[in-house]
Amino acid sequence: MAIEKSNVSLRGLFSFFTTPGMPASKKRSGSSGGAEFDLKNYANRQVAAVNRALSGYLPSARTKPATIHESMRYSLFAGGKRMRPVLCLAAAEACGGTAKAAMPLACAVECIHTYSLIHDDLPAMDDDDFRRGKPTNHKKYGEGIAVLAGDALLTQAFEIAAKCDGWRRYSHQDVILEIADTAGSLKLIAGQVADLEGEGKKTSAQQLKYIHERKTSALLCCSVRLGGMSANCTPTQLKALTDFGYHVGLAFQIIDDILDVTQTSEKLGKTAGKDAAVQKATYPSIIGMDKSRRKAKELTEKAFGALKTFRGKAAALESIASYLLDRDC
Ligand code: GRG
Repeated sequence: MAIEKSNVSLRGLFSFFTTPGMPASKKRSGSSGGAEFDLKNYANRQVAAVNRALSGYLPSARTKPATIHESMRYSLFAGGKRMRPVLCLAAAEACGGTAKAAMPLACAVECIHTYSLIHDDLPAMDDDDFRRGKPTNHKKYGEGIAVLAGDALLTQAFEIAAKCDGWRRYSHQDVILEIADTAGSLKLIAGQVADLEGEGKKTSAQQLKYIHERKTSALLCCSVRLGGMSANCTPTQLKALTDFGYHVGLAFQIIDDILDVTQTSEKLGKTAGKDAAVQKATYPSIIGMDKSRRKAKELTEKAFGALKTFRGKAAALESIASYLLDRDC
């Protein structure tokens, strides 16, 4: 599919992992023992593999009813960074697992993520016109189809997970519950509800943290946990991944809030300045820009700390966390 490939490469491959200022190999002290890690090469390889796998899991765009499959693929292959699936694969690797065993779960989390973006962009939610550098799903296909495309992607995630071969230490029930818990009314949905109900009201730093933990950190945390589970990780490793995902997730959202102020819509692939325009509470608006940057750095340091237990095997996770802190889109 020529369109899918070209859109993915535009943001997914070139923008994210080859951003100017990010050297191909970056040294950070931590679990990798200071060894150089070629993130650019690693990410390009993993993103390409994730895209191939995702395309294989989804019905073709011509499968009837074609509109829904075309619309699911439109958003899924619009050029997302694929951060969650790449984190899932990297977590599996840190636990001595394989990309083959982790890939279905990596694809499942990307389906959940894309569903949440489609629904979040709807007029009843954030009402956004652009996402991943293209018109949002409802702008292209109408609200009805966009709602259904989101529903179908959410369902697709569970189908992919249910079809997996299975793992020695974790049952299908463990994995399905992990995904359901994250996508359900206590996490992703809870974050969105708090976000909706907070509109136009004064939000405290504590409430904002509650929203970030659920809207953003939960799915990142789930991504690395699923990667670990696919590798039959030990309880200690699972705890370390949970800690890592939680802190990277919070740091990611703070940087996202900063970029909303400092970057252009073109660079971000979505409407920049939206948070201020709708007076949304963000870390920069509550604690200021400098403190927000410091907070994101602090959280990333905590994430690095969680990786110590992997003794040099978590170079990819460490490098991604480091990149996410320094990213400019
Ligand atoms: C269930 C409707 C619904 C919402 C749940 C996840 C969520 C809450 C809403 C999605 C919108 C949003 C702003 C989420 C916060 C996390 C975040 C910054 C997402 C953007 O992730 P990127 O930058 O996006 O990884 P790409 O497009 O690169 O995949």
